[in-house]
Amino acid sequence: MSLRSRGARMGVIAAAVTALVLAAGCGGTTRGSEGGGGEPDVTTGTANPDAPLKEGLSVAFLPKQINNPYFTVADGGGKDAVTEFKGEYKEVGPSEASASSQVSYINTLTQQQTDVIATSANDPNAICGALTTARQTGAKVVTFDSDTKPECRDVFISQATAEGIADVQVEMIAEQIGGKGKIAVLSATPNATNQNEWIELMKKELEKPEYSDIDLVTVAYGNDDDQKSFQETQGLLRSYPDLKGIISPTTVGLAAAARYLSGSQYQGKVALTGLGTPNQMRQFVKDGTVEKFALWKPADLGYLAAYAGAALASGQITGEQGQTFTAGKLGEYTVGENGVIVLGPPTEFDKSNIDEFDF
Ligand code: RAM
Repeated sequence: MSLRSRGARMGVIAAAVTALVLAAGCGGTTRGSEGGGGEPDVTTGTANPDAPLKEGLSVAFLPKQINNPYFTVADGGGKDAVTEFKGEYKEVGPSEASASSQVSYINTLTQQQTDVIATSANDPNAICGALTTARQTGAKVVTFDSDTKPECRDVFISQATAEGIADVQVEMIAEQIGGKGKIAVLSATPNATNQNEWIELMKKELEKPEYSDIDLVTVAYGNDDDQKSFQETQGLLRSYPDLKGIISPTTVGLAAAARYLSGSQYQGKVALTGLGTPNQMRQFVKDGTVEKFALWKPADLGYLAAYAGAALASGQITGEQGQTFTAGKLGEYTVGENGVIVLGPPTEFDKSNIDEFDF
């Protein structure tokens, strides 16, 4: 169990959860704000980088959806970290990545007095009220993979810079279609913070003169659902028979689109790239459906999220820019602007290196 005083938290939690129900749908407080709304301040004083990591912290991972291999690996990295710092790990979450499907899980975690909630947000706003209540009652909130609005969490663990992720995908598709032709994006859910940020940045990147012959014709949404992503791919090719390439910045979408293409007349003719896990994509790289795609190490992302949560809960950091902490085997990290901590650059996978990876 946590070292935090449980008794003191109980009353606050009951009041705060009630307040949440009354204020359902409202935004959260701003960390370090004047507290104009009369809500308790969720800032936790000054950081002490030398504070020891607490043992016994309860750490819960709440992914966008639980049946997605990407999150199984990411959360598994979180579990490894929690085991290292002798905490209690658990994973909870919805089976569908819809906007508000995470709210009830957060409320339960709050009632259970969870010390650290690490979550990948399906929507930047929908879980803000619930997360703010969790923080007001003493939990530390780490977003990873897909952020909420910054004021709704303590820190965000970004897999790489959003620009880096967008640019590598544009570069890969441009290379694969010879710099010319119609392309489409097959995304996850329409509300996902990470997907939408990357798509906007890809559009911006495509405005560069070197990409002037590439035309992004549409964005389709497979909702991080395998079947829907498969059908959306089929739909894209029906609507745009002269499509030259597809970018799918989601592991679910990329694998489903590859499966569709590999069994169709478009295999090897329509380029496909994006973000995928090597284990899901291996066969499609080997059969020539996909030349190259990218990703970071999801296990490291979860591992870093867990250590950031422990550093927050132990008072080593409060989430302010410039603070540093050590994330076990990954070494030292610094909190950047807006409480963002960047894991590192993404890796590109193709025939030459895919067998070196097993995740
Ligand atoms: C899917 C999810 C996740 C994203 C990866 C690349 O698993 O949409 O949020 O980061 O793909």
